[in-house]
Formats: sequence, structure tokens, C-alpha cells
Amino acid sequence: MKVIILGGDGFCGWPTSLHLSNLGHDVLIVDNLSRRNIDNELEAHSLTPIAPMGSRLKAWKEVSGKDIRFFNFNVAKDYDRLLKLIETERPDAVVHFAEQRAAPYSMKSPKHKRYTVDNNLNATHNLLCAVVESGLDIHIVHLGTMGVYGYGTAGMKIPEGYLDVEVVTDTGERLMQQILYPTNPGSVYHMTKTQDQLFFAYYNKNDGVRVTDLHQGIVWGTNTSETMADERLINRFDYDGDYGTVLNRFLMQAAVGYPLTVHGTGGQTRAFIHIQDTVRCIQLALENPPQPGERVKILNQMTETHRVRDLAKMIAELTGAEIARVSNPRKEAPENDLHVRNDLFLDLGLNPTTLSEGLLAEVSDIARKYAHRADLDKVPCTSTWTSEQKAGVPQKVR
Ligand code: NAD
Ligand code: USQ
Repeated sequence: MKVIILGGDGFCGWPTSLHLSNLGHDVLIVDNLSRRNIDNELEAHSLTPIAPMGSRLKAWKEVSGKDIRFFNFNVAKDYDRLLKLIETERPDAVVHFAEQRAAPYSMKSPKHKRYTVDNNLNATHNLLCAVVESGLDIHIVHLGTMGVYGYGTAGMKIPEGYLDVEVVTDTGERLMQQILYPTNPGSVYHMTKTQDQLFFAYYNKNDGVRVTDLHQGIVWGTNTSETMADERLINRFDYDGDYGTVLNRFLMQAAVGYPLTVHGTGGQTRAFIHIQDTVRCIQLALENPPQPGERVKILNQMTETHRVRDLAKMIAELTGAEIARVSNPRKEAPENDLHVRNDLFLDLGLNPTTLSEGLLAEVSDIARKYAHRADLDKVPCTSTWTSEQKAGVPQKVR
């Protein structure tokens, strides 16, 4: 299969590119290196020493004998280059990771909100438009998020995309229908993903574009079997207050002796998946595309759910770390339950890496090994969701 990976220099995109190349697929990466530029803007860098793209690709060639080609352009702005690449290369599939993915970064200021909306919506729309203009039947695999749904308060397992509803018509007849599961985003970033869903539904209905939308939980871990083959292939590990996600942050904090930063009561329940399972899920999604004429295929890409305070407790018991309760900079429910269906990936053969298997290795092989690179000033989460929070006024959540 020939596959273009948009955002192939990022945390999920890089290991996915290597995994697909290792399986024998012809992989092309498109990335404008905006994530590396954001590191410069925030003066916060990956805990792991990520190599420049040229060194990454050279190392992969030495290790595997395989070539991955790289194109540096902005998918949200350079429509003509994207179209030309698709028309010239005629890929079987495009995997789309190329969005600004941090909720706190998306809430930092009006400039960051507008950048996130411009970048994410234009990237997704340009891709759909270019696929239609090319006239080619290309399978799009997109990385969405569990957060489009607002973390399940409906007292039921969150289904995979579609909800059965009963509609009472004007004549009193009762009809069953399936609709997209209602969205309830909790940040500007998550809001862009809810709009992505509508783009996919529309282009699928109007032009028959085949799309798989993967609603992924929080990804934890660093390496996959491919990125471990050479230190120049190492994946990024974000720990700063904007891009670091909760579990990897706790692992890093435990390694450097920084009390674990639980927001509020830590009653927030979220869905998680290991990076090794992310790359396997993308493989499974590519191998099982929607049929021509099929509606958008939506899968929940997660393997387990946990409450934030339980994660902190688990890591504290494992490492002896202290737990700190910090005031929550976000506007989110302080406590929630979350039940998610993930039968589709399990049926396709996903065999999940569990927290209990992987946590200790992550602390010792990554967090402790690279702890000397950490800048502890970058750990606190300084982005707030509202101006009242910025001014230090406690929040009520509806
Ligand atoms: P990342 O920021 O590490 O990677 C995204 C990559 O896309 C970066 O290399 C960036 O330079 C590139 N990019 C962004 N905008 C671009 C543009 N306009 N043109 C070209 N390249 C562009 O993020 P990630 O963690 O790898 O996430 C990838 C995708 O997966 C995102 O869409 C994110 O929403 C989704 N996702 C991530 C997680 C997670 O925990 N990391 C969880 C669920 C979903
Ligand atoms: N949290 C803490 N302490 C911290 C950091 C976070 O308690 O130090 C809490 C947050 O308040 C939140 C939860 O942990 O309640 C998750 O935060 P996060 O930063 O780990 O994850 P989130 O902002 O939801 O975003 C991440 C990725 C995003 C992806 C999303 C999947 O950055 O790209 O879409 O996870 S999901 O959460 O399922 O929507």
C-alpha cells in the first residue's frame, strides 16, 4: 500500500510511519514541523532527545533498509502542493495527524484559539477537497478524539460513532434512526475535532469519500518496537504544562521527584491507549477500510479508562512519589464516569498493552533515563480556560 502520513514528524505520526514502513508499505511523510516550532515558542522541549527529520530518515534507512520520503509544507495553507502530491503519488490511503492537538495550548490566548481553529479546520478540509478534486478513491484515516463527546455523562457506554434514537413523527409514528453521537467539546481544540466529524459526514455523503475516523483516548508511553531500534529514532515525550498529557506527566514527575500535579479532586475519568497500540490500530484501520458507498466508519481507539487520582495513586505506590492537589486550570466536570465501547478494534485483533505491564518500564527506561533534560519551570499548567480563572476566581462548572 502507498500511504501518505500528514503530521508524520509528531508523537503519534512518527512511530506510525515507521511501523507502516516496517510492514513493507511505501510511506511518505508530510509535516511543516510546526510542532517543533511550538517547542521553540514555549521554550519547552521533548524530554527525549528527538533527532531532526533528516537524521531520523537516515537512521531508519540504516536500520531497516527502507526509504521514507519527506515533504515539508503546511497542509492547512498549501492546498496546491497537497493536491499535486496526491495526484502525482496516487496513494491508496492518507493518514491525517496534522493538527494542533493540545487543549491547554488552544486555550492560551485569542491568538492560540484562532491558530488552532484555522490550522485544524483548514488542514482537514483541504485534505477532503484535494481527494475529491483528484478524482481518486483514497481512504482517509483521521485521528479524532474521545473528547468530542465530553466524557460520557449519559449513563451508557459511548458507542462507536452512531447513536440509535427513536423519533416520534408528526403523525405519532415511532421511527428508529441512527445519528452521530452528540458532541460536547471541552476546549477549542476538542471543538475543532467535532467540526472535523461534520466535514467527514458531508464529503462522505456528497462525494462518497471513504473515511475512517478514530476517536482516540489519551496516548501514553514513548517508544514502539521500531523507535527503539536506534536512539536517533526515539519518539518525543512531552511533559510541559501545555503539551504533556496526564499519565506521561505523572511518570516524568515521579522520575524527577516533582509532586504529581492532580487537578482539583482528580475525579476526572479519561480513556487511555499505549503508543504501541496506537500504531497497531492505524494498521488495522488501513487494512479494514470502509467499502465504497459505506458511511464514515468511526471507532473508539482506547483500551482502558482511569480516574486521574487513581493514576496518581498507582504511580505513587510504584515509585514513592508524593501527590499534590493543584487548583484546576480547566473548566471541566470535577468528577465523571466514563464507559466506552471499543469492540470494533478488539474484534479486529487488537491485543492491548495494559498500564500494569508498561508503567514501570516507562519510568525506568525513559523518564529516569532522560530526567536530566527536564526543565522543572515548564511543569506547571499555566493556560486557563476562562478570564476568571486567570484572575484566580474559583469556577462553577455547568
Ligand atoms: P503532535 O503535535 O505531536 O503531531 C502533530 C504533527 O502534525 C506535528 O509534527 C506537526 O508539526 C504536524 N502539523 C500540524 N499542523 C500541520 C499542518 N498544518 N501542516 C503540516 N503538518 C502539520 O500530535 P500527536 O500527539 O502526534 O497527535 C496526532 C493526532 O492525534 C492529532 O490530530 C491529535 O488530535 C490526535 N490525538 C492525539 C492524542 C495524544 O494523546 N497525543 C490523543 C488522541 C488524539
Ligand atoms: N490533568 C491533571 N494533571 C495534569 C495534567 C492533566 O490532573 O498535570 C487532568 C486534566 O485536567 C484532564 C485530564 O487530566 O482532566 C486529561 O488531561 P490531558 O492533558 O492528559 O488530556 P487532554 O487535554 O484531554 O488531551 C489529550 C491530548 C489530545 C487528545 C485527548 C484525548 O493532548 O490531543 O485528543 O488527550 S481525550 O482526553 O480522550 O479527549
